[in-house]
Parts: sequence; structure tokens; C-alpha cells
Amino acid sequence: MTIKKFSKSLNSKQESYVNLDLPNPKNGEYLLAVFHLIPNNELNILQVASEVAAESSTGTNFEVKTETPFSKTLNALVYKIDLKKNLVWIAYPWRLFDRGGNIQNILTYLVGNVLGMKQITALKLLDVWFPSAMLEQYDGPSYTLDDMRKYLDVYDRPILGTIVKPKMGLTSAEYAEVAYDFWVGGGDFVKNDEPQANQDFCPYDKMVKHVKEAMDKAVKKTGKKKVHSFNVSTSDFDTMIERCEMIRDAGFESGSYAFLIDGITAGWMAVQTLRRKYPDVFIHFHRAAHGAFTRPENPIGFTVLVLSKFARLAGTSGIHTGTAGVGKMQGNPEEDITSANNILKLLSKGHFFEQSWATVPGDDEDVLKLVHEDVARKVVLEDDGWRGMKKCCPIISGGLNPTLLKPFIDMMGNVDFITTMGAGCHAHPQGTKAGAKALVQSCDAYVKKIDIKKYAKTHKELAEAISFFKKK
Ligand code: CAP
Ligand code: MG
Ligand code: MG
Repeated sequence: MTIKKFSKSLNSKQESYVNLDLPNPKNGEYLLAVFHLIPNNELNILQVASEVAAESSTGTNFEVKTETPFSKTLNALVYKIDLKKNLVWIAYPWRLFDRGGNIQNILTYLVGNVLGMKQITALKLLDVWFPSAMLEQYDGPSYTLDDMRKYLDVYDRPILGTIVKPKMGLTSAEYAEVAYDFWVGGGDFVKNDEPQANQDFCPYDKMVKHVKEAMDKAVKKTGKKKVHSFNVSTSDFDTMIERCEMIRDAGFESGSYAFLIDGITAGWMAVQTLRRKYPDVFIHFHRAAHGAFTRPENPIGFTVLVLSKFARLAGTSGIHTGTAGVGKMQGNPEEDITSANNILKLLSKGHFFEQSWATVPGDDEDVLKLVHEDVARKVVLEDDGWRGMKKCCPIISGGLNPTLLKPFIDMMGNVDFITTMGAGCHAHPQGTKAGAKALVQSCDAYVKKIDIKKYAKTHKELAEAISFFKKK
């Protein structure tokens, strides 16, 4: 069947959600989306695509007598279709969305009811595109990786981090001990694991207090600044804010702490609340449970790229984007590296769209010249908010160890990320401090362009890490 034939099969309601001759989808009025869509065996792909556009904007399964000429102007429109690849492009008038920049509202439309529709057997949101006019309505990141680099005085290499392991079960004092060992081993950044909360064997207030003591000791001993990312995911907003305030009142200087939020299980309201209440803090988005939507083999959901782009729009300072298959989690370069670049750069190619995160119109030549010069000179402008949505930092974690740092950097093509290695440090035969040293040494070797096996000849912790992890 050709598209013409499919068009003839649409009923009048479906027709009002299709415009295959939409003059200029990128005219600034629409958020654009691409879905992979397989219809069940009752309707054809264009019919189902129009039903998806209806259900994910103004419609339902029948034409209703209550719609008005104005309401119809808010209809999402199927504007392109690839019958061979089962791809469907839909334009969403972004006036549909809650004003003031509400991410959960957009996702409730685009990947809400439609994922449950009987008429699809596959529906996956593969990529999204935001017009620059829309970007202005959204917070975007405030405290960024560049601010963390300035605080730590760390440039030209990844920020080296760990997650305290075992994942759960240490007392607050034992937890802080592990953090201290990592920091004095040379690591920059320690994070709570994603389930860390207020467990009776590790009360939150005690954990905060002990981490502060450990950090002060480590800073004194090493003469280097350190960062700790506290998990502030909780049952309710008041408790979340209470914990944030507890951390700030514990005497941590600005820049030495980040707020970690389990963005999928805690929800986008928590993410945006943290961004709006604490613009001076690194907001760390942990994406536990994202696999239900993003795994490549899942026919229904959305991609890591989509999740990551919305995290930047929401103002997350950094989000886990995966190890491109180098680590223990399912992933591939196409997905993970594309996602990392899309949240880091001002202009980047997605799976289908080239996204400019500049709030400067693409034809503003002199500003773009300045931006390109700045990037060329690798100057980090004090505040590049004027030119667009600030960068969101890829956080690379999941089954990594010092022997995998260079392979990942080679795949990534740059060092502008935070890496956190849990087992990769704490499983080291000589323990956490040696694990941290091995990580630092593998990074030094990378920076000095020396093969780690050669470098290991004069760095025993790295040598032990190589023999231990390679064996595994
Ligand atoms: C890694 C980790 C992270 C995963 C999350 C874990 O520990 O702490 O939560 O990296 O995956 O609990 O598994 P290890 P992703 O370093 O010991 O693997 O980064 O893909 O979201
Ligand atoms: Mg974890
Ligand atoms: Mg802005």
C-alpha cells in the first residue's frame, strides 16, 4: 500500500491528526518527535499513527462533539512516515504543554497513555527536537560540570569518582571510612548508591556528619578539594528538602556536595524542584529503572537519548548515560555516546534530529561566530547561559574499572564526563585506597599517552588492578 492509499483509509477524526504536507515543522511552533511504530493487525500504520497523535495531544478514540476550532489547532500532527522502517514523525504544538517548563507534563503526553494503546505492538520514542523558542521556557542546567571543574581545579581529564559499596549495609562510620579511603587514594567524587536513604543501620543525619568529617580529613591530607553526591530521593518533597538543608547546614562549602535524585522512581517533579530550589548545586540524575523504557530490545518506551535530552531540558547538571557496552549494563555506542554528546554540546546530532541548544536563532551569524571561536579556543565562558542551554554532564558508570577507562574515552572521544566506579575500586585486591590509586594511575597514563601496561610497570596498584580485572 502506498501512503496515498493509506491516507484514503483515514476517517475524519484521524485526518485531523495528519498533515503530510506540513509546510515547515521546524518553524518554532512544534516539539518534533520520531517514533518507531508497529500497528497491531487491525489498522494500518497511518491510521494507528494518527490515533497515537490524537491520544498524545487533544483526542481520544472517537471524534467528540465538544471540540472547537481552537482546540483543533492544538492537535498533534503526523507529518512524515517511513513505511519501510515503520517510523512516524509527529509535530506537537508546544502551546499544548504546561507553561513554565514542566517536563512531566510533556512526557505524560508523548509517552503516557499511548504506550498502553491496544492498537500498537511496538511504540518507541526514538528522538525529540526542541525549537529554540521553546528552550527559553525551560530551566536547563544551572550548576554544571564546568563549575565542578573549577571547584576541583580539574581540567583535561574526567572527574574520577566512586560509588561506596556494598550497595547497602555499612554503618554511617563505615560508609565514611570508604569515602575517605577513596579520596586519599586520589579520587575526586564519591556518590551514595541509588538506594541510600535513611536506613536504621545508617541514619541519614549520621551519614552526613561522618561524610563531612571524612571529607575535611581527606581535604587536609591531600590538599585537594573533594565532592560528595548525596542521594536526596525520599518519600515526599518536605523530607527531600529537609535532607538538602541538613547537608547545607552540616558545613559543606558550596561546590563540595551534589544532590543525587533517582529521577525515574522519584519523578520529574523532584528533579525540577531540586533544580529550581538549588541552582547553586550539581543536580545528579540517577536513572535506575530506565531500562524498562530504554533497553534496545524493548519495543515500547523511549531511548536513552530521549531520557537524556529531557534531563538537560529539566536542568539536571549530570545524568548517567551508560558505558556504551564497555561496562556491565546493556548499551551500545550508537545509543550511549549519542546521548552523551547530545547533553554535552551546544549543537549535536541525535538519532534523527540535529539539536541546537542555543537560544540564539541559527541565522544570528555574529553570535554563532563568537560561539565557534569560544569552542575553538576551548575557553569556558564564565556564564554561557546567555547563549543557550548549558551543558549537562554525562555520568559514566556501571561495571567499569581502571582498565576500562581508556577504552571508554576512546569511544567517547572526549574526557568531559564524570566516571564513577564501584566494584572497579572496592574489589581491588588491596582495597579501596589502592583501587582509587589504580584509577588515578590509569587516568594519568591516558593523559600522558602511555599504554597502561607500560605505566603499570612503575605503578603497582595499577598492575594489581590489571591482573585482577583482566582475569575476571
Ligand atoms: C554502579 C552502580 C550504578 C550503575 C547505574 C550500580 O556500580 O552504582 O548505579 O552504574 O547504571 O549500582 O550498579 P558498579 P547506569 O560500578 O559497581 O557497577 O550508570 O547505566 O545508569
Ligand atoms: Mg548504583
Ligand atoms: Mg537560557
